[in-house]
Amino acid sequence: MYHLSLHGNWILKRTSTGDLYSIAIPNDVISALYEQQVIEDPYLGKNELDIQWVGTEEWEIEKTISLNEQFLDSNHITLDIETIDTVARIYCNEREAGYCDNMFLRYSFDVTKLLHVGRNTIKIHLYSNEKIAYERNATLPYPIEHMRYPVQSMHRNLVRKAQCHSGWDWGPCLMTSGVYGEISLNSTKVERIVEVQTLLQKLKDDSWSIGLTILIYSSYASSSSLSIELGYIKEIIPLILKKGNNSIHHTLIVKNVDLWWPNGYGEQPLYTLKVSSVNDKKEKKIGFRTIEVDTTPDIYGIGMTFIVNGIPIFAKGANWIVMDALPGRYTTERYEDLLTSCIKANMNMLRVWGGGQYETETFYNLCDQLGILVWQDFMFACSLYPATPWFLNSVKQEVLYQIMRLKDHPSIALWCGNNEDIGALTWFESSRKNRDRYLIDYDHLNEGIIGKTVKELDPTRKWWSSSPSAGESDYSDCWHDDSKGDMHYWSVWHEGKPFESYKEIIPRFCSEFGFQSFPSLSLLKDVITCNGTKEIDSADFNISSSIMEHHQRNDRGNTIILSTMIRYFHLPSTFDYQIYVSQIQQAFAMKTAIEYWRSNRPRCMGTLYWQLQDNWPVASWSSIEYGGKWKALQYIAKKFYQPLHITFVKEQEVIIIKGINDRISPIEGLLTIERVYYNGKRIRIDSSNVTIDKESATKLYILPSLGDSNREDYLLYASFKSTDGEEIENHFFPTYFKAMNLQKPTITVKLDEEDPISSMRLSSDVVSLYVSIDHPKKRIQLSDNFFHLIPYQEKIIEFECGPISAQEAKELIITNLRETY
Ligand code: BMA
Repeated sequence: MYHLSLHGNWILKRTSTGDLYSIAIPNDVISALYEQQVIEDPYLGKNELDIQWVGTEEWEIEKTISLNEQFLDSNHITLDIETIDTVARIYCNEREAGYCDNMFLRYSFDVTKLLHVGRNTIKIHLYSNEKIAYERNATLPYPIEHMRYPVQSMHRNLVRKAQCHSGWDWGPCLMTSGVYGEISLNSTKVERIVEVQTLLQKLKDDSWSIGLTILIYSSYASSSSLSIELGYIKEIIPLILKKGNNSIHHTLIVKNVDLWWPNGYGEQPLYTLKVSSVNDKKEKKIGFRTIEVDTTPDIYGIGMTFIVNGIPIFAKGANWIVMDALPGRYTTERYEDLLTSCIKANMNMLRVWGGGQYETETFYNLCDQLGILVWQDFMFACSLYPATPWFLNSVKQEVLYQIMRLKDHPSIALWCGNNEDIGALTWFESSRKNRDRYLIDYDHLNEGIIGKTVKELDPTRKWWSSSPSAGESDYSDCWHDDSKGDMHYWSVWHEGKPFESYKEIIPRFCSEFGFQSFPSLSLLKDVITCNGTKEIDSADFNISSSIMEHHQRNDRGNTIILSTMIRYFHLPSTFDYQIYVSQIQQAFAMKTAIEYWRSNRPRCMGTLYWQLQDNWPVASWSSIEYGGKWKALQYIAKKFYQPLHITFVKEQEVIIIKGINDRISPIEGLLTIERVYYNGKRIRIDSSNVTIDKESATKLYILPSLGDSNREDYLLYASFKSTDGEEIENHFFPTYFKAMNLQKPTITVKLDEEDPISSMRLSSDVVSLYVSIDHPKKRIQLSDNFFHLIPYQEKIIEFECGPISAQEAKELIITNLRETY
């Protein structure tokens, strides 16, 4: 077995002009051109518009390698390509080796006869995916529509490429191409272990059976042995191979394994499974857990509860889009950064959304290690799709490959057919007029290909036909009906309803709902000034400047942000404050929804807000901006997602304080309720010992009506201190922010050490709302931010990004709501 990685430098050619550049594979063409300063950074200014030509061109990448006799002494040499974007023809020494047209497939071409001793060239011709989409569209017998976006490339639904590359309502249109995963030559002299698959089943006596399927390619018939190891267990089985592909089955029984748990419920032990033959070996990490999705009908309709190892899990998390619009900019560190941000914010589930990509191994490995459950969509979104034989066949290969690749990850919790494609059946005039035809096409693809393959290959996980969906064979409206399945609740953002309307529904599981905000001023500065290369023009620092509008892809986005601001807040006096308040109102919207829905467990058993991150600098629904910096929402999510939480629920005129406990044991402690006047006065209403039941939302206290007078003068403050010393708090505002009689605070900041500084203490003379700490340049990460300070309370804030210097501490910008008007 010889393995030759083809990573590293390749020649990149623009075929129409013959211009030559270089590209370090894995990479994409746009990133390579940017690295060589052929184009400007597409994320800055409006550069994106100037480089649309790249996607309409054809590109060639070529590498020369030297091969020796030893490598070539084999009757089976393959060229293996993990991810290629997308339509491409491959040549070895100018002879065709293969053709690719699906970014979500792994390709393996037999190139044994195309190689020779000495110098060899491997060439990949990358066609224009954009042009191919147009060509395919021209041959369609009837229109197959897709959702349109402000900057976009048309007919993306006809090419199996990450759908959001063509533009989205938060994403740029960058129709790049390239080779992203591993690309290598593999020469098998004797045998090669191609794949190891497992099927884990819990047996009655708490032992587990591991059904193994091992795929081995052998150059000739032979007999030897195969060793299988897991922890202290080692089994040697006879191995009788025929020439070509072999599929070996074996079952291991293991006892006393430690169970894998989602974040917040326990540890994530992973076991290494080792399979070795005489000439090859493969390792894989597995985790033991059972997972079910309970959709039993109940008095409210049909619920949706993930049950892991017998424990019903309240799913807390967000939607994951692609990490970057340019695949060449993915790094392991960025995956780690984003996924640990999820853990810090007490999340236990992410939905890998269908308009992006099946994620990389790095992503799923981290989810396994961190305990993040993955709701896995198949990559179809907001579109109608063809049901022609070539398309169905390509999808069939894709689904087979992706399920086999991913199904051994304990993190994967469910397979879902697509994003919003049931809704798409009624979004376009053509499909409204002839819904039957499009519904049949939908069903062929979704149930006939994807669902059928899931059921055959992975009986251990739930098949969920679409998101949102009311359940199998139910095509009803899950944007407005909260009684069944998973819901996408967009009435607040897209339909302009007030935040209060989040409390008019109790979804069984809300897999999408969101509110937009602007990214931080420091990121916007980079975008507007093209990383400081352009003079600052104050006219650009205005929400309606053309550059700000370019970095907003939802038609009415900025209008909604601003009109909501004047609905609830005083209009902030400056651009900087508008940015800050946009983040606060977004966080407030999500807090309103999530606390209410969590307080209604078990009727609601999951909330995944839209969306975790951005793939370029943009105004969007994300809680983490491009580059990884937390917006207010991510900090506030850390609190509203904590496993033990208290919240205020207003029912008619009374206010109920509920304790939310996701843990599997009850907790006792002291609940204190106060009225805190904005001018600084604190009045205790009551204190009582309470018990918050396990896995519940428990009513702890009922406050009588507040009455109508002086509501603008105070907030309600509840704190809970458990007998173990765990402390949580929450605040309730009887009026909108703009009606509050907030006083101008004096905030005292004490730095805990001289230099460097790892923590600081803050206090305020009167109530200070949404106190934020930021640095104009450095990305700082804090233990808490956008918090409220009430008098006689000192907050200790730690620099989780590591200590900062005394000089940097001087530059910190501390903001609170009162100063914005
Ligand atoms: C949804 C998603 C995305 C979209 C978002 C915001 O429903 O599935 O397609 O970006 O809403 O409009």
